[in-house]
Amino acid sequence: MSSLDFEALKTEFIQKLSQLTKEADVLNLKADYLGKSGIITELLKKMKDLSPEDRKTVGPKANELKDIVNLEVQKKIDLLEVEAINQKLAENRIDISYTENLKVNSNSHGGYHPRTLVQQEIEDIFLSMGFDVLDGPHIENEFTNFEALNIPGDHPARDMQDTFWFHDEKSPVGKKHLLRTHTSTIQVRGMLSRKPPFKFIAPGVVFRCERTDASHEMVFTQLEGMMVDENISVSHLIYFMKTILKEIFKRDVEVRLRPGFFPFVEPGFELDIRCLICEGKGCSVCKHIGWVELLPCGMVHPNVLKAGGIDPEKYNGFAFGLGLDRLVMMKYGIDDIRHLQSADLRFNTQFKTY
Ligand code: FA5
Repeated sequence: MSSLDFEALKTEFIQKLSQLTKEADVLNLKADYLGKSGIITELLKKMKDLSPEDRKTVGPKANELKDIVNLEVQKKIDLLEVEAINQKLAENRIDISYTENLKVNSNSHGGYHPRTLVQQEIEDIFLSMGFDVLDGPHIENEFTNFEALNIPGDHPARDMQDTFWFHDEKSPVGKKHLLRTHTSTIQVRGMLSRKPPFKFIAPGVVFRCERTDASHEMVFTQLEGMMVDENISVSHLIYFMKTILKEIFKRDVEVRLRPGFFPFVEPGFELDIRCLICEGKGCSVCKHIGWVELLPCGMVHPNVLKAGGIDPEKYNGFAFGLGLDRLVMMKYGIDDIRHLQSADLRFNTQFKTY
């Protein structure tokens, strides 16, 4: 058993392997070398008959060859798989320039999701009043989601929104990452990216680790609004809230304003709408109280303005966080929020088509 035997064995194996084109043949070749009575297995069996000196040199070489066979076999199988996929892709290629492939059933139309319809309507209303429409990331840090909004680490208000945290290392600025629990994060990003006076809205998806029911989802949409200027008052806030509801419902709807606590506004309000699913009689959407929490709002807290780089002595403002999905439910009489995420075409196609 000289070292030459191993080199020759290796060359022979590589040469045989290179000729194979089927995975089954590759596995058979592997068995010829490493199977129960394969060439390398037999060599290893004979090790016990060698002198201790020969064992020292032959053992590592035999094991090295075993590793090479295993590695080369795996590489060959991977290669054959890639080649098979490429061949399939080449065979199934669709020529999209060929018009036959583009023919669709002219009776079947797509439809806008009802949330898209309402969101577009609200964006148009606010754009016509000079608001910008902003967007922000779904993955946030705790500064933007909480601290800048006057919710420090030990504040009990953090428990108001069950948060999906990432198990990551702290970010370079020492903050943990999370899925944003509300669109109020865009208040912070909006303030930091512009100088007052300004006004903007920001629709978007938010995430909360909550049990779902007819009016609660874990992934739902809100629409944030913020206006900062000199001498903004609660009457500005009420004007804009009324405008949204009037334009969306095109009729009078019953609402009530009551005090509400949010650390980022002072004073804060809850604006509820009389449940339009049951006309206030009580149902699973309004939890049998006849009212649905829809549009919390308030005057921006001075600490929030400061965190956004704005002088609270000079400027003030209002902010609101509309529950967009709930508004959609009220507008279209949808009795369970979970229909909105269902992707069920029987539901989606009931709304405006293209
Ligand atoms: C907030 O998220 C605040 N950021 C809103 C805010 C902004 C207040 C600016 C003041 C100033 P709240 O957690 O109440 O607040 O959520 C706002 C709205 O989102 C609720 O009124 C409700 O309409 C909707 N909402 C809340 N949780 C859910 C849920 N799990 N599923 C569907 N809609 C929800």
